[in-house]
Parts: sequence; structure tokens; C-alpha cells
Amino acid sequence: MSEKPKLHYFNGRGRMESIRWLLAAAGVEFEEDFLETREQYEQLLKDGFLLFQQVPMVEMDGMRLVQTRAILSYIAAKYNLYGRNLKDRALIDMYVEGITDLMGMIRVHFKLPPEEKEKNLSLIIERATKRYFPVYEKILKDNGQHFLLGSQFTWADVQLVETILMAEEKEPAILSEFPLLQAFKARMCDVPTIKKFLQPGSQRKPPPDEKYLARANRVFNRK
Ligand SMILES: N[C@@H](CCC(=O)N[C@@H](CS)C(=O)NCC(=O)O)C(=O)O
Repeated sequence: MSEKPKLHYFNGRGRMESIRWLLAAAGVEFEEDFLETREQYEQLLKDGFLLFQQVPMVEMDGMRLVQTRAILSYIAAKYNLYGRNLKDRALIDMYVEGITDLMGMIRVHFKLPPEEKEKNLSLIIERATKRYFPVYEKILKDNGQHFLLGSQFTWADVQLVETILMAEEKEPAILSEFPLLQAFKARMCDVPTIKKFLQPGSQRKPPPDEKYLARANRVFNRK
């Protein structure tokens, strides 16, 4: 196994993108093995490397990790992005899960049939501005600090800024009613490791398109 974590997934965002973000934010270099063909996927299955026959899979520290959430929490714990105690962890889990629910809606939007896209986009905007962003705006207001957990930079901050940028790709003015989240985003994008990840040529992936979907369908034998 290589020294650096090795990520097995498509050459696209999907469920792996938050893992790329978290590693990048932690300043960890990683390698990627992109799934392009059915044969590559079958080889991973044959080798017994995919516990539930699914990707993302990350080779790291002598393990072959699967299940996105498990991979993220391992990375967060390893690189001190998971709080100082159990209560911090509970808060981080709540904040991450909330933002992941919103992210999940945005992540699958591109796959919807054209006639459902507009309605679904309205739902995303409604959920972002009425349910999720008000919560994070209030947390920042109440603690009057830089990060969701006050002075500690954590996994929750990384997941939130990733989702804000995804939401802005759908609706550029989506943060207009949230001044503290705007300031938060600016601060986060200025964290050196994140700033680097946001530069062109980094391992950050572009929004998914038809080609990405066709590749995934090919690999999983879906029509
Ligand atoms: N609960 C898993 C779900 C993983 C998952 O659904 N992966 C998809 C690709 S994004 C996959 O491998 N699908 C093939 C299959 O389920 O057979 C996770 O969060 O990692």
C-alpha cells in the first residue's frame, strides 16, 4: 500500500468529493485511482477490496476503508478535526449530518429528468435558505467566533464551506441573507490548505455532467 492515502472512485465529485476536501483541508496529500471501466470495478470486487461492493474506497494506514461517513470520521479524528471531547463530537456530527442532507439534495440534482429539475432546484433553495443556512448563521452569531465550534477548526467547517460553494453553483445569490455565512465562507476560502485546493489544477473536481453519469452507468452496468 502506498504511503499516501489512495482514493478509489470516479474522476468526479460524487460521494468522494467531501473526502478529497477533508484530506486537502488537513493538508494531507493523496493519490487517486479513477474507475473508468467495468473491468477495473470487477477487479476490485474480485480482490475482495470493496466490503459492500461499493465505492468510495480509500486505502489508508493499512486499511481499505469504505462507507463515506466512516472514512470521513476516521480522517477527521486522525487529523484533529473532530473536536476535543465527546460533546464536541456530538455537535460536529449534528452539524455535519445537517449539512450533508442539504449536500445530498444538491449532489443528485444533475441526474434528475429535465422536467423535475426546476422544481427540485426550488426545493434546494428553499431548504438551504429556510432550514439549513439559518441554523449555521445562528451558531456563528451565538458563539461570535470564527468557526462553528468557536475557536476550533473542525470537519463541520470543511463540510459547510464545501456545501456553500455547491449551493452557490446552483444559485449564486443564495447567501445574500446570511452575512455571517458570507464572512465565514471568505475566511474558510482563505485557510491556506483550502485556498490551495480551490486553485485550478488541484484535485478538486468540477460539477458532474452527462459524461460523468455515463461513466458511472457503464461501470455499474446500469442502463
Ligand atoms: N453508504 C455508502 C453508499 C456507497 C454507494 O452507494 N456507492 C455507489 C457509488 S457513489 C456504488 O458503489 N454503487 C454500486 C452499488 O451499490 O452496487 C457510502 O456512503 O459510501
